[in-house]
Amino acid sequence: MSLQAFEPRDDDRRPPASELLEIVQRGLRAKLKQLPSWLFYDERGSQLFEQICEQPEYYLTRAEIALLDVHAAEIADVLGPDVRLVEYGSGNAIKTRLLLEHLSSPVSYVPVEIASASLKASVERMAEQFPRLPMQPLYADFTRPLRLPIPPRAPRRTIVYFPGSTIGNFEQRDAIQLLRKMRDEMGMAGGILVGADLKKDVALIEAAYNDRAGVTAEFTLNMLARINRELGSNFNLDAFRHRSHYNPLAGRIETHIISLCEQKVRIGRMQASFAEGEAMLVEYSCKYSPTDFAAIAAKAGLEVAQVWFDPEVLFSVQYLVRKGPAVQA
Ligand code: AVJ
Repeated sequence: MSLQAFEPRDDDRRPPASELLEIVQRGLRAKLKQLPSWLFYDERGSQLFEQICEQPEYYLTRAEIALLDVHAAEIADVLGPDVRLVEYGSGNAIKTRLLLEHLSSPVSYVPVEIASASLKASVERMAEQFPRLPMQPLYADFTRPLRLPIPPRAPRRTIVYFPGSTIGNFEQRDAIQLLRKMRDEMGMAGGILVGADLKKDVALIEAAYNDRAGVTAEFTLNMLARINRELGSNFNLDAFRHRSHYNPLAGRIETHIISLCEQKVRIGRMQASFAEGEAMLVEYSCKYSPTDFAAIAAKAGLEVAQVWFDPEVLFSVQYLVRKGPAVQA
């Protein structure tokens, strides 16, 4: 079997507890308090995210799967034979399977993931479904430069696959930087396949981040529970609440954790003071029109070769390639 020995390479690890402490303290010392959204995804947070995907209001996952149901064969056609598929993150078994099923003689599958348990689980699952496909899991933080493993044979092109609208978590400037990094990693003949949620009716977007069952609120507050667990801090989860609003000027959902009263919280040796009503930023989920996305792609030296939509036109999958040389005027 082509499963390479599962030896996590420790190129770029997520921070150990001491760095976690520093990151949290820095975020809470700032005038506008802020914590990074990747802090959501401990084991409990990843479970809760999967539950979010099943909520009736959260259309993103269903729309992207519907898109692939309709268009995966055509996407695979556009990518061509002998592709090396590098996936940023690895928690997308259904989507990746829909794509891989249609690819013609793929060279290898390279999931890039920092949560070693998820990486291992997804490789095992994929190896079962695609027993002849070489798997080259890379244990790394995909926001950092990657050293891709040497492929088992020469690929015709390297495709960086970034589904799920995870790019929406990055501010425009950071999204452009990340696309630039993908462009470096895909090489000259490569391409990027990225899922991007579309701008649409604001009520529909806001409902997706404020499900009636309260799963998203629990997901958001789990960040505080995680900090309590891992750093021994004393956030009282009943004294904070989740708030997600669409900011139409910025074109994004902004999720905050709101302090319900004046209170102090201990994080290591530090004490953070919260005013009543004070908001701490924990996530952006940026929404793009096709024109918006073409503009950030261009700023990263890329052009949109093709875009696909789901039947309800809620979500897009964008195929980006290197921008041709500027034509002289
Ligand atoms: C996994 C980043 C795509 O922003 O829609 C879902 C995360 N946050 N509900 C998103 C999330 C709240 C999700 N992404």
